[in-house]
Amino acid sequence: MNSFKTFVIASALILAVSGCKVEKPADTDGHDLWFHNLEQVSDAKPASYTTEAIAQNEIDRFWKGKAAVEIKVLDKQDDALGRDGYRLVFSSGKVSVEANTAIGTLYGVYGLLRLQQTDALPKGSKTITEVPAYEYRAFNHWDNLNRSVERGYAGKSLWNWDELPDKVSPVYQEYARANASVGINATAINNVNANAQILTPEYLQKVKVLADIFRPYGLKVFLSLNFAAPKHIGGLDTSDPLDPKVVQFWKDKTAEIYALIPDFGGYLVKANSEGQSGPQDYGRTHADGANMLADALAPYGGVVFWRAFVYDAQAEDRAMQASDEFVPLDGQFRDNVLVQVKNGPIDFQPREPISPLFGQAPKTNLMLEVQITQEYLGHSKHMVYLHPLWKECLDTDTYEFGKGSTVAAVTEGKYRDNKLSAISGVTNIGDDANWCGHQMAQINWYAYGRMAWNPDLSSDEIADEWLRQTFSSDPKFVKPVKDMLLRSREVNVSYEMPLGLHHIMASNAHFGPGPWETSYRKDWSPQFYHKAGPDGVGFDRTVATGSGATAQYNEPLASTYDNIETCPENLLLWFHHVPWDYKMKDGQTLWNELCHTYQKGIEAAEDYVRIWEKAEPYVDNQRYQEVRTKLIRQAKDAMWWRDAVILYFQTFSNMPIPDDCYPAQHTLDELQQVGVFRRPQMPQGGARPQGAPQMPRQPRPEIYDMLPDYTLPSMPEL
Ligand code: GCV
Repeated sequence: MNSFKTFVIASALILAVSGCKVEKPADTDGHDLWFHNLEQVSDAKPASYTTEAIAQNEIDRFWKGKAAVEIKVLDKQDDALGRDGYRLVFSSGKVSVEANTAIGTLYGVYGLLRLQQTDALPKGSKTITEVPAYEYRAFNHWDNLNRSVERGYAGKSLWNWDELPDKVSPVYQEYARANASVGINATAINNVNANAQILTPEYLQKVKVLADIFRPYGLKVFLSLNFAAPKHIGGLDTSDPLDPKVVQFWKDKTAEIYALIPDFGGYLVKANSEGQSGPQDYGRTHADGANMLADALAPYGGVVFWRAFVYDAQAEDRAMQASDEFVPLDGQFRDNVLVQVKNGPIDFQPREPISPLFGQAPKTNLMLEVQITQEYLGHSKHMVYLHPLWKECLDTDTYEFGKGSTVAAVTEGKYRDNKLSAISGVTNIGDDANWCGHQMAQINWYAYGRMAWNPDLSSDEIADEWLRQTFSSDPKFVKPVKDMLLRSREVNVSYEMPLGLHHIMASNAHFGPGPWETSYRKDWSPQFYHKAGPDGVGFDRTVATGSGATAQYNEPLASTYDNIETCPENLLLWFHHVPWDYKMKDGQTLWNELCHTYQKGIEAAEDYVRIWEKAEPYVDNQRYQEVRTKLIRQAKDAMWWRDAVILYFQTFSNMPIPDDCYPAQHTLDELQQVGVFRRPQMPQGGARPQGAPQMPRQPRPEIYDMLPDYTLPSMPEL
């Protein structure tokens, strides 16, 4: 009998003997997100499709308290609340939801319902004031017009372009409501690798329909634009940002958009990055390009999110390029431009140091970009709660304006006169019934919104809120499952890329290990990043002997990272090339430390299965089974990562896997044959060789059936 069956029978027996019965919740596909436990007390319909009516209707349907709720847009503006903030005033027999604007009251209503759902309503009189930290709390969809989603693992794009503008899916409104409930107020609906078609009159009519649906929920639409649109759809022979014809094209296009969508948010731009066109094609700078668009948007109050994700194949160290290109432009961007910077200097790896640019551009409106979709963290196959990763970045001190100038403080605009501020997250949403592919990945959507509203919230607080609203408030469920979520990012780092290793995943799909892989672009090759050889492993970014990237940080970060003795061990191989027999702080060799860290990651992933099995009585069967199946696969993938990386590195270290670690279940040779989509081996160099095939960016769905099978040593019967 397997352990699962044993457990179910044992639980039933225990419950029968103790006489206490936990009622099994009804099955759900998870589509109702964190509204799951919101009990409907009336089926009232909103009087109209306005923010005011929606706010009242949410209270009519879901408020269970005895106190009457009054929703009030203040006659006299309260500067402390700004545009989106709200106040909940609890007094005897009454709760007043107050704000300067209708959208502020809607946020207040969702805040009130959240307190109800998490058993956190104050007992006596009390005033709670909530003001968001960032003005723009944005989503970035990497959704293509053919409904594929770049790095999306939850089905197709939500936006059904073929059916729009005539047919409107109810999902659009559900999406807007979910976003408003956590404070997300901006959404760039198309991929940053943008198709200029989105700007044609035909598509703008479709976009208008979405914008009309989102508006009452306070959600502004942004469009990612293709910088070469003047050539692609404007009939011009150039897209040079200083050419008057191009300037006029963007002015006209912007006017056309605002005529349809008066509250349009603005443009998101990926320029001169990964083959996208940009101002540098014409010898102009990022500032020239961004400012030209900013000028077109300024009369309407629109803004530009201009991405700093740039790198080119020839550079010695990709991690340095955003700073190399953007620091010289500091002070040159218009007031309505925000430069959007990924949390780390490479690309959403399980752990990176912060991007040094956060500490180097004091006169630029910088905004943080995080990734909610788990491109490098196991896709929607693995349970990883990402808030600890984002929070680590937000809380890191850049020291730019002295101690305490954390990434949060810098991006919130605490040191700027211009208070424009924003944050963005690349979504993990698709048309899967449960929106995110993995039931537990919904927490990352929720957490992103809560963090964008309040970066001071802890990972623990957010996980607690989400679990109670989405599953159960029973402490016997919340405590163990929350602990598991809180550990999950560190566990993912341990079994994928510990001690500062990065970019050693299988190329293209970015799922599974590929430390042996090379690409025709050196900066897409895992070997370029780990540099494993007989002398050791890791990327030397020190000033004396390496790329000098450590010098891009302010002191004391620069010298802390530069010195192998003081560099945090969780970033050791990011900054240093380290001999295999190097003595770590706990006295082990680097090799043994690596083996033991992978081992801990595997054991923790195996533990998830046991913890989840204990949570079974509190979870409906459908979600329980879905999550359990994925957790088993995750533990097997952890072993796959370990085998692949350690066996490959062993060819250089020639050191044994310690006896207290699991033995490998597959040989290196077998693992190198694994069918995760692999690029053909090509000569190293800067550009795609002539005739080399253009590889599809999406993993083929069947790759998941081709993974190596594993037995979990602590649960051999699974
Ligand atoms: C949208 C990484 C991803 C790309 C993505 C790019 C970006 O390179 O692999 O799919 O493209 O980041 O952020 O622009």
